[in-house]
Amino acid sequence: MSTSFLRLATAAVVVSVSVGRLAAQDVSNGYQRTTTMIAMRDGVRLHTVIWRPVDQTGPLPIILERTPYDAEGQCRTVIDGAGTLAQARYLFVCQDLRGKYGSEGTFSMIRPTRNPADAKAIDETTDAWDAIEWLAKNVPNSNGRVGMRGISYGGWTTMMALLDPHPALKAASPQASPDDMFQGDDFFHNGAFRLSYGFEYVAAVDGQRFTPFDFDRLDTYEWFLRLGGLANVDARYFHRAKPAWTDFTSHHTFDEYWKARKVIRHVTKVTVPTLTVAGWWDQEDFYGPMTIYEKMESLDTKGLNYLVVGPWNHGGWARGDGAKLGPISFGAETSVFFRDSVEARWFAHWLKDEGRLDLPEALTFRPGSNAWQRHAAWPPKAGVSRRQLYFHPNGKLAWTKPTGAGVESFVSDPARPVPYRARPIVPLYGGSPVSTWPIWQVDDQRHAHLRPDVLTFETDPLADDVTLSGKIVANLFASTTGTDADWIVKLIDVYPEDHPADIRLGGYQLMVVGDVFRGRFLKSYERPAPLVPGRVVPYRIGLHSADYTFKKGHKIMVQVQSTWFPLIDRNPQTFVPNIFEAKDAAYRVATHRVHRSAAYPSHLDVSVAER
Ligand code: PG9
Repeated sequence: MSTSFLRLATAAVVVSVSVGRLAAQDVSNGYQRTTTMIAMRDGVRLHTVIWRPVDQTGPLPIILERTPYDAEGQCRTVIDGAGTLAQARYLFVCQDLRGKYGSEGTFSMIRPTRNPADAKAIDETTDAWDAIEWLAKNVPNSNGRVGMRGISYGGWTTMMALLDPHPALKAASPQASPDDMFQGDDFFHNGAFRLSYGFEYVAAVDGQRFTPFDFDRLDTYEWFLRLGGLANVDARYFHRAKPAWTDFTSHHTFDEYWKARKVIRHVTKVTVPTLTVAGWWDQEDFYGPMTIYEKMESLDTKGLNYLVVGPWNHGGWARGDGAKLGPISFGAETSVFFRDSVEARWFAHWLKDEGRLDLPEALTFRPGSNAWQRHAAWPPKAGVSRRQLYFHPNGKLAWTKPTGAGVESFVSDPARPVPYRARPIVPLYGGSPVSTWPIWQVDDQRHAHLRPDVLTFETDPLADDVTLSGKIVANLFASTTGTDADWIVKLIDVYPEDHPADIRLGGYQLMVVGDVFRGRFLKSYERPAPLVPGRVVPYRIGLHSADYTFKKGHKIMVQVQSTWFPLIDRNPQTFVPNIFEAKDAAYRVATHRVHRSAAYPSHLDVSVAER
């Protein structure tokens, strides 16, 4: 037993004496810290931090987070935060993953699930099990119940624990957990590579400690454009020393590498109460939590699976008051509400038998009308009807189907890609000025509006509120003169020019949902194929889901474009076997056509709430 653990045990019993002996940094906000190394089944030891209330009287449950971001700092944000969880008193435990910070072993980015036939294999599921086994048996004065929570990577490690949950694991809250890195979360969306995030995240995280990339210019749009072909990343910067990047370059289709990492493929049961949390404007992992919730719901025979979605960016529910995101106001402190009235109650109910759980199946905050909604199912099954918003001539968007012929075209030039936000696009991490990456999804889309390579369709000002509640799918009928193409569709709320509540929002174009699809994967994510130049094909692009009210007087807009740089890498527009190896000559100008005719009626398929 480590000396730090002994100190913990003593501290729990004779608080005043122990506190007197502890170093100043070991006591904070009414908690005292100790650390230990917990041995996993293969002997690798993981650095684990334990914070215990100095005034603990009786047994308390444990809340565990397993993280690649430094267990020390991670636990401090919880116990020092204003959140009610810390005030409510738990034994907070944070553990560094293998190969990170104080832990032994080797880090593996989104370590794949182990081969069940190999009794000696380890993965994040076995590490979570081993950690909980140790904690349940060795941490004095615990009530034997463990909860797990975490955001994003920490949400994913929580999900991995749920694949084979230790019996002491009594409640879990995977928050913004990725599910599928190829189809919808951090690294690729529908096969298109998330260049700026993939590059910057791997540079910073794929190593023992967080080391942000040192850009030599403020505007990463220009930096990535000058980078040229993606082979230059290893040649000039990573030198094959970033295993995750090397993997991206060789796993550019939805192969076993990605499938082994797709969480919901491995979820077979729901035995632990699970609270999935997501943010409508999560810039990293929105697909994940929604997909995880849906799969778990299909297996939930005991009513243990719950969903909360609010007007947040990535992890926004855990910080600040949640009354605003960027310039958009919600008229309520949504993050405070979540922390106090949802999360704290959730854990108190399952881990301390306190309080009644007053949670519906799915609780969503509906921006626009700015109110929490209680749903019996998500997406809602009752009180909604599927409707279609069609593209029309002269940039019109309407609920009626087009008649006759009609097509829009634009030239897409990979040498001049559409920036995904107004330049300069500053680095995601580190340096100065402070990154605004976390709020890019609420940027004003007027920076792209009226560009010659962005198509726009919009309704007349709405005569009444229109609420979309449920899934949104873009159906494009499109062709290209090239042999590969990306299609990006954004659904936008256009504020009226006269917006007295905040005159700076007059005419604001707020993206409600948006996503990209890489044409080579039209038929299969496993076997990409060239597009036939000039052939019109239907694309069904999932835009996830929304619970959103377009207010009376606002307009609904759709923008269609083919580049979104450097959020998404440039598609050469000429089919090449592997875009990570594309030569400069492969990047060619192409003309894209989006049809809006009776035969090819491009449209958005939405779920309109009846009241
Ligand atoms: N979005 C981050 C991430 C999670 C899992 C893998 C890679 C990246 C995060 O915020 O943790």
